[in-house]
Amino acid sequence: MKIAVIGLGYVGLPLAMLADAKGHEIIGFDIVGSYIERLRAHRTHVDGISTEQLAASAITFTDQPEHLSEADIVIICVPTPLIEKTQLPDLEPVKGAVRLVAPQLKQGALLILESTVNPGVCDEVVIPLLAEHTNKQLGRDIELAYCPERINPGDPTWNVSNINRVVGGHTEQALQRAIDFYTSIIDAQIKPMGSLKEAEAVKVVENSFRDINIAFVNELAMSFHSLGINIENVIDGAATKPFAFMAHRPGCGVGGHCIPVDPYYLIDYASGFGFDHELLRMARATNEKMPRFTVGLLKEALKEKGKTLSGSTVALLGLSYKADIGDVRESPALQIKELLLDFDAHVVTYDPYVTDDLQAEDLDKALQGADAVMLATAHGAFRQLPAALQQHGVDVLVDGRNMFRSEVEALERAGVAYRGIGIH
Ligand code: SAJ
Repeated sequence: MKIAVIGLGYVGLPLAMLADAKGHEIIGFDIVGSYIERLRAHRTHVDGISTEQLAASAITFTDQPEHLSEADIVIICVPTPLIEKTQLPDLEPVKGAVRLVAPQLKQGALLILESTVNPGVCDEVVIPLLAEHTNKQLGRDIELAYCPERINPGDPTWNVSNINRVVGGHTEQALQRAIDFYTSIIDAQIKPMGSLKEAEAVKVVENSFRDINIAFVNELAMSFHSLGINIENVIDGAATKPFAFMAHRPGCGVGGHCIPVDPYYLIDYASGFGFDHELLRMARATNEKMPRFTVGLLKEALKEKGKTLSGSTVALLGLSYKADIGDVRESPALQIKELLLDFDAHVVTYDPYVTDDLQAEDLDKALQGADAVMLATAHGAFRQLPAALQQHGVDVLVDGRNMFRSEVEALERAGVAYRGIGIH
């Protein structure tokens, strides 16, 4: 079939590439013309997609909305961020995409939304916009389905071709057509849901589940820090239970554009109906406390060496929110940096995955003259940090991802004041 994918980021581009590889005729659309030019030159910022792969694809890249009128299926994969300085969902990218696509939808076209939204967005935002921007009758001339994206950036095992999906349809026919399409490109379960709202709710629930579980171990980490119990060892112990336990790990914070964002979609939507998601709010509050807690550990460790944060030089290692990728959205490392600066520390940052000319160009340069290291991301590239600390005589390490939990004794024998999250 002729498929148009709207929004060619880390969700849309892999989807377009997969559908192309499976024999569909693909139109790749993005509103950023310069990005379309780069894609035509087989270049992209999306991790995991090579120039060779792009050159081998038959995707037609365009920023001309008229080209969408040829598509049998149009899939919207645009971001749904939070509105700056609030925790409210910003649906403008989705609304903009629907307004742009609606007049182009040909007779019989199916529109699928993949962006993460709160339950009710299809019914209360998308459908009214369609009615406003096309004379075609939804359910008769055009159809609507919702299939939440489930990308896990940097995951070597799970990707768009093998992750199970759930689908909701405005009508039975929309549901079936969407299931047929995803079944044609994905080798995994495609589960029909009872409505658009149910499918929207699945995504927000699965990510809120993760946020709550991370908050649980983060709270335990703060408590066990005072109790002198090693939370990582306790989680390892609990994880020997073959059922009814799912290990999550404490850390200096929860970043990314999914986990810290999606719960607010549900909190905000439900509050409109008079329901207060206290548990979701508490989980968010706990996870948002972790950067400050982690900086507190650095103050404690520096004090052991007779130093204070103000006036100390801190090498902040890792800016991205997750190991071995370069995405800094909602990254706790950025909050930690701000806190360190507020305490008048001199901060030198280094992240091999983040191109930022304000930072040190390599690990050695970052450690030179540092009084302490604050590790905020467990990049594999930091594996040799203990040796580098010795080399540069840095004797304070706060390990925000418990990356060196099995080397604490060796580090302390070498005279390093070490703090992890709930392990020391
Ligand atoms: N984190 C912890 N402790 C944990 C797990 C994660 O502190 O036990 C932190 C990470 O350091 C990171 C943040 O939480 O800062 C988010 O981590 P993540 O592994 O959930 O990474 P994401 O944001 O890439 O989450 C994606 C999500 N995928 C989609 O939303 C489509 C999420 O649903 C997946 O559960 C997650 O991948 C995954 O399973 O890895």
